[in-house]
Amino acid sequence: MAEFQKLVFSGVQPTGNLHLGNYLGAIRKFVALQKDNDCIYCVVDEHALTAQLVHEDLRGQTRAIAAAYIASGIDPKKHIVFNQSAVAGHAELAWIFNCVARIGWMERMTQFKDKAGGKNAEQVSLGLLAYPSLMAADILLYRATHVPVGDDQKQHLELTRDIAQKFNIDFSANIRKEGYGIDIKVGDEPVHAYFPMVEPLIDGPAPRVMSLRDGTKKMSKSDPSDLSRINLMDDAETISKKIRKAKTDPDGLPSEPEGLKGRPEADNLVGIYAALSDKTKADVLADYGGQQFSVFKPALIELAVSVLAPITEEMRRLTGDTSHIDAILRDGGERANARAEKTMKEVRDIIGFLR
Ligand code: AQP
Repeated sequence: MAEFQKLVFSGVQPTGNLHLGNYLGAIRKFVALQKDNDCIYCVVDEHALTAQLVHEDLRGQTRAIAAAYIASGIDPKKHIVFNQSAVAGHAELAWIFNCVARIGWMERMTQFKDKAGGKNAEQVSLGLLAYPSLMAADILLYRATHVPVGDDQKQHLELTRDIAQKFNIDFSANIRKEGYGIDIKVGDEPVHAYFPMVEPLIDGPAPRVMSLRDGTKKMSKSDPSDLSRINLMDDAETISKKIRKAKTDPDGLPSEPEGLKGRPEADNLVGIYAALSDKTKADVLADYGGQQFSVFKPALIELAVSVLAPITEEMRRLTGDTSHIDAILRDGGERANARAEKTMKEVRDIIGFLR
């Protein structure tokens, strides 16, 4: 059996307020993975239109995400950093996947239900429903095999696998006839596949960073309360204020992770500490178990500032020179496009479009 060549792909939407959840759930993993892998990291600007069509400064937000990637340590020369709209194949493949996927698959997505919840169908864009189809296209356009994301994206990646599998099955005769695809195993089943079954990479002590105001809600760019999240552009004083004000319960820290069950706010702060210090929650509790939050919070503030301040400073420097960031994105876009065009030519052949 053959295997698809390992390739890492992921992206972040330029929708403002890049926060600690985006950093720990996604960007930090991007940095770690670049050491041993071929990686493509995208600023998914077309996704930014799904929830809100008109943006005051989409270009500025796009540059800010690219700056966050680079300031966090991604090397845009060795790997590819680009914005999605620079490569037409994303939208073209998404259209094909809209025809592969079923409406019911999209309607079952919890993120769609959360974002569309409470609105009537006249108020919700068709793009929001089809978001996972564009996400599948982003990944499969490069036939990527591994996708580092936060836990909130797990269901979308399962859908990406469903779309890949349905495409492979529906077009199996044409994939063979055109001489594309490889023989892989899906479970125990041998399959002749054009698209790989992507593997989500969702591990670590903080796969879903929660709001600082409510430990049952994920930290999110769109939360109206700025106190709910630590933004990557926050200064040390603001980070300190937000952690001091973070909701907790009256008990001190337990000595074992088991003791965090049913205490979402405590669990979240310990998870953030663990992720920022590259430790497990058990390690953190070995140091702080039995202590009050009045001791733990200042330690967390010191740690968060020491990790984030250099990134914030570098992001400010990079966003101050737009021509430099734009040149990086242009170069990345050209290299991404060359790879994407190869896939799109083959996909057009498989489907039977006349060229
Ligand atoms: N709270 C989180 N914890 C861990 N990972 C997270 N991610 C987002 N929030 C958390 C991960 O960040 C990556 C980029 O996310 P995105 O901006 O493309 O989309 P999102 O998941 O919709 O992010 P937000 O902050 O929640 O934005 P809004 O409020 O606009 O919906 C993804 O890998 C995501 O898992």
